Amino acid sequence: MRTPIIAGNWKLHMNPEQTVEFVNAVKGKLPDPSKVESVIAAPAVDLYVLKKTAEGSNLHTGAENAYFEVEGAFTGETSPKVLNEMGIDYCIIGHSERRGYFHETDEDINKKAKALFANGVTPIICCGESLETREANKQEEWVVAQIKAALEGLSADQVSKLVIAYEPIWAIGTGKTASADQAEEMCKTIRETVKDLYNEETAENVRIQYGGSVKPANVKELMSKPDIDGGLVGGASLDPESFLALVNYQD
Ligand code: G2H
Repeated sequence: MRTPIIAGNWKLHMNPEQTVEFVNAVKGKLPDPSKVESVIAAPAVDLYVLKKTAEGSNLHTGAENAYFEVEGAFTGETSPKVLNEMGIDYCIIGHSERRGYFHETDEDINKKAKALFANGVTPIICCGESLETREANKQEEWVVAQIKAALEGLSADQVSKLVIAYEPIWAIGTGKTASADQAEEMCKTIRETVKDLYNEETAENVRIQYGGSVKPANVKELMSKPDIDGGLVGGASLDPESFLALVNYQD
């Protein structure tokens, strides 16, 4: 059985003081991680206090990006090795905002996935199509190609452990959620792709999140779908009460 995973993606929001306040507000009210895993992925500048404040609680931590090199003359980048040394559990890679604004390619994302695994950090790999691609009814081939490229060269064991987040770009921050059926359809396709590339066991193990305007009002319906194992949540993860409502969706 896959453990559901709800991850906040703070994007470019929150400073260290706000991070401490947030974690103190949610600590102690989070579900048992064997029932639902709660994760906050924060900007790099907040990670140290995020981890320190979360220590001893049920909150798992994540970065929003990392580089594929661990050290060297790469001004402005974040090292997967240092994330591991800090005890950061997850790292989001390939978010559509990084692909779009920062020109990240499928190849970069694949290199980052490998670097994260080599350094003991679990990747949350994002994929998803634009409105234009969906309107052309090419969303499946688009997402399948993204998944194949991102997973290239990873072992079945690694893929069993990672998280894939399906985020249709047209539903991000727009208030437009993909319907639970549309989200399920693509998450199922992603699982079938993993089965084709690896095997049934790997496909059964990999956790697949839906992301794009997930909020307390729609989380239950999304989570009721058989191939949706979690949510990657932007806007609705910034407020402690809203985050708690999301991670405690089973109550
Ligand atoms: C999609 C999501 C978080 P939001 O980017 O990854 O953001 O929930 O604000 O649509």
